[in-house]
Amino acid sequence: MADSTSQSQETLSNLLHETRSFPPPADLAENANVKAEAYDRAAEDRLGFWEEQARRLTWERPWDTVLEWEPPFAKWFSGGKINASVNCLDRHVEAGLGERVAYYWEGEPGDTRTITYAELKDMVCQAANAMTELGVRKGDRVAIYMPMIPETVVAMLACSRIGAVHMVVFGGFSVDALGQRLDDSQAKLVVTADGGYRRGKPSALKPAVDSAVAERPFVENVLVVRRTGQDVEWNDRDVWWHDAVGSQSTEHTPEAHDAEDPLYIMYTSGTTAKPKGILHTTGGYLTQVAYTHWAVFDLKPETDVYWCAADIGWVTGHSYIVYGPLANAATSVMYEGTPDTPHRGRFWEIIQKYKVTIAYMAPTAIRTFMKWGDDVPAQFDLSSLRILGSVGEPINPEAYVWYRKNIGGDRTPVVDTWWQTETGAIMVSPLPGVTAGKPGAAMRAVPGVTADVVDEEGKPVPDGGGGFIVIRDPWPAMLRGIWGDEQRYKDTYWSRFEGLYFPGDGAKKDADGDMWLLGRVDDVMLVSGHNISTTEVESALVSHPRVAEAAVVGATDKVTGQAIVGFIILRGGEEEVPDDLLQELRNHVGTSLGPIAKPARLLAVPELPKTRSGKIMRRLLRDIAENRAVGDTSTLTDSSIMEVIAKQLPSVKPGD
Ligand code: 6R9
Repeated sequence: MADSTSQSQETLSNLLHETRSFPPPADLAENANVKAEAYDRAAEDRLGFWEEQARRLTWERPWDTVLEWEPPFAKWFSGGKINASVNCLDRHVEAGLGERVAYYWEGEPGDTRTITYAELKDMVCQAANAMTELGVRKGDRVAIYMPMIPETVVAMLACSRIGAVHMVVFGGFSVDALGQRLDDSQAKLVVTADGGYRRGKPSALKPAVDSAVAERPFVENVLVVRRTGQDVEWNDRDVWWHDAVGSQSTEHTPEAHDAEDPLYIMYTSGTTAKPKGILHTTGGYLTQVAYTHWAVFDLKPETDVYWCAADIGWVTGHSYIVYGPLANAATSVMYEGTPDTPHRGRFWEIIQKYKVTIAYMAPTAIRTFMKWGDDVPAQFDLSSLRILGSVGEPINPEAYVWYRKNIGGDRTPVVDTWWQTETGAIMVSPLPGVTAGKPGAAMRAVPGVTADVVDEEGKPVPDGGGGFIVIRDPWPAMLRGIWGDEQRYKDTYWSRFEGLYFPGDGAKKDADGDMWLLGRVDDVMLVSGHNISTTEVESALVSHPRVAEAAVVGATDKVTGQAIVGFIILRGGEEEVPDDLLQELRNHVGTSLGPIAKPARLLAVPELPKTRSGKIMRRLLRDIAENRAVGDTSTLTDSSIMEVIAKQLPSVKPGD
């Protein structure tokens, strides 16, 4: 991980200058759930602050100790007993909110389901009873390989209810990726569906499970939801969801679990080969996801309709489709399919239909919508929206401003939320009623979290400097380790800087001390002795009207160490960059960031290789830029992309 950082003593250059800023609307500021005083209060008594947030939940038994910290191992709320599914369901029903809608679910073909808190609780109790009957016990791992349907949430909550550890694998992953995760977690049950709808047609899931499970006798049962009605091959260990779950009682007495009992494992691939099983536990995780969902989105559960457009197979779906919103008794929208089915206005149609007030999505989606044109969202009534969120990557200023203007009617704050699978919950983000947001900046650590930007030696950089983001103190939703690999946990996150958590991202502080996240340090380029972030060069490229999307990598170069190679999607979809445009784009980057950041080569491509969360896999693009065989593509949303891009190679244009 530290390879590219140790190449140079230089810290990350601070190239981009962005001066726009958007103060919160007055009424939002006045009625905000969280006001400026929260920062001071949390700073004065961080542990007391988190205790106060933990009290927003219902505990079967209060904790004895807020935090036990034996670096790098944390225990939050030790002695406390809590059940996550009770906090997400039972307590709301008991409080008289049973009729409140938990999810407005929208299937891709247009079928819909409205599920109240009372109904969801019944479904979860049935599933908990079914899993118990299938022999699943507390501590057992359950794999969930599903489309975006309500049963996915039900399966997760049923696990949390009985204390089984869920491990959701993104439905787009290959058999190999699924198999590797089954091996590592030794899941005894797999929950899947015949298929789900994507791009207007049924997309099978069960065949991948069949192949993965065939060689893995430790998987005792496969529980199959019927979603598409596709033909499925049936094996001895397969059980239909509607038989096994549908026949159960809707009563289930939950057990109170220890605050530190495992809740789930979520695999994250990072840049190396073997995915890391990130382990999250119960009490601290739930405390921070519930608090941040309420604070960062200023959630008013009685009136808001909240929509997180992420996939449940991504940590964002876990924390901000399932646990955060449900713990807060929010009403959410959940959408099964793709944004362009059956037309490119599908997202805006959903917002109009359900009068969504808070929407949360990834910059990659926002850039795609920009590419499709302003006239698409303009056809829909988006006036219900009051807050917009972004997650997954740095949001470039162009995309931020487009989002605010074309989706938010120039009225809604945009919260750029920085966090990771490992952090479990939002760590750095504006607060919509407090912060004057700057396009492209995640701004400040949320109350109760202590983030900083440090140099190579771990010393804080002054305002205006660049370096690495670190977290100084343990936080409630932090990962508790890597499943089965304690040493790797220490090495990956706690060895770079003494006593500090190292997320692996570059960052800078601006003149006001606000934070700008610059992507993975493994992606940072070293050009003629300067560390340059891919994010800034990409932002500069997409600020040119001809460029819809850009991915930049450093390719080995005899003269400069690394040369900047840009892969760009042109707005007109052209497959070559004409010479005059190439020059123009290089100059455009030179003007925005300085001559050092001018790309040496630019290559027009029809698509970019992305993960489920829309992150560009620069490692694969580096392979292409350095004429190597392309590495592991098993976690791409679409693995054929690399062939398409490789075919474009002849159009590589050398720079001057
Ligand atoms: C939630 C999630 C984590 C990595 C993280 C960083 C990047 C996420 C970001 C952001 C800049 C933001 N990232 N949000 N970079 N600004 N607002 O994305 O988790 O899939 O584990 O990825 O994503 O590089 O380290 P995960």
